[in-house]
Amino acid sequence: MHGFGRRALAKATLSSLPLAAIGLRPARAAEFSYKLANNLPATHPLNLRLVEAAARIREGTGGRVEVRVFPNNQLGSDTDVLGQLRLGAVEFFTLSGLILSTLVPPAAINGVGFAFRDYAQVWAAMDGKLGAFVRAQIAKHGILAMERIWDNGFRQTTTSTKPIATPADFAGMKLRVPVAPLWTSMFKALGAAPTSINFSEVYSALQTHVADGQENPLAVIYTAKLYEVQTYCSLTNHMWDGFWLLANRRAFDRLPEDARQVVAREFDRSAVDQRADVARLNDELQGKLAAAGMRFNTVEPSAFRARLREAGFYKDWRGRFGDEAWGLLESTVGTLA
Ligand code: X2X
Repeated sequence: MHGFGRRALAKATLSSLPLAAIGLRPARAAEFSYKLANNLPATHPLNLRLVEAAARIREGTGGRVEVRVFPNNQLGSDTDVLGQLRLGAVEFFTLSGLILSTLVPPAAINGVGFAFRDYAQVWAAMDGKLGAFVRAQIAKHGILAMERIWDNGFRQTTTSTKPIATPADFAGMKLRVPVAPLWTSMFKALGAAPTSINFSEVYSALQTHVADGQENPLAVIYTAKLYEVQTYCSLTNHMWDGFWLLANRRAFDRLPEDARQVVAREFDRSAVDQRADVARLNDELQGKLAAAGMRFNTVEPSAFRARLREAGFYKDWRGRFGDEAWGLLESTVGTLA
C-alpha cells in the first residue's frame, strides 16, 4: 500500500478491488459465499488488506470461495456480531482478544497493562507459545483463530478536557472503554470512571460528552476521525491490542481441504502485510493528527505501572489467568507483578 493519503486510499479502495470482496456479488455466484465482519473504517489498513486477501482467496480457489468484507460495524456491534459468529450467521470476524474474553477469558492476556515494551516482544509472544495457547483456548468454543493475529496497536489516551500526564489525571474521568472486563478493571485501578461502549457508538459518545475520553491506537484515532471530537492525545502506550481473525468452525470445515489451506494462507499473509502498514502509520500519524489540531504529550510509564501494582491489578489478573498463561506472558516480558 503506497502512502496513506486520502486520495491514495480512495483509489486503492474503489478502483482496484473485485466487487465480490466489498460485498457486491460477481456475475457467477461462488460455491461458498462467506461474510467477514469487523468494526473498523473501510480505510483502515485492516480492511484494505482483508479485501486484498479476499481477492487472492477467490483467485486461489478458482472462484469457489468468495469472502465479502463488511467493515465499520455494518453487520452489528462487536457484541452482536460475536453472537452471530457463534451461530454461523457470520462466518468470519476480526475481534480484539479482550472483547473475545467475554466468551474466552484467557484471550484478554495480551492486554495486560504495560506488559509489552515493543513490537519485538509482541510478535515473539503472539506468534509464539502465548498465541498458540490462546488459540487453543478459543478452539474449545467452536471458533477457529487464524494463526497470525492482526495489529490494532499500542493504545494511546485521548480526551476533550485535559492531557493525561500522571495517573492522578485519570481521577474520576469518564473514559470510554471497549466492552471487556480487563479494560474496565485496568482503568478503575488507575482511578478513572470507565464506561463500556461498543466502538460503533464511540464517536457519538465523545461528541455528546457521555465520555470525555477514550483510548485507541493512532491508526484508529485517525481513520475513525476521533480527532474531530478529541483535543488531547497522551502517548500512554498502556497496552498492546490485536485482532484475531476468527472463523465459525463448522463453516470453515464445510470448505474443501485445499480451499481451507488457501483461506488460512492468504489471511495470514495479509495479517503480516497489515502489521507493516500499522508500523509505517505509527511513524507518520502523529504529525497528521497534530496538523488536525490534536495536542500530544508523552508520559512516564513507570508511574502508571506502579499505580496498577499498588491497586493489586497484576496480582488480581495473574489469579484470573492462572500460572500457565501468566508464565507464558512473563517468559517474554519479564516479571510483571
Ligand atoms: O473498540 C475499540 O476501541 C477498538 C476498535 O480498538 C477495538 O476493536 C478493541
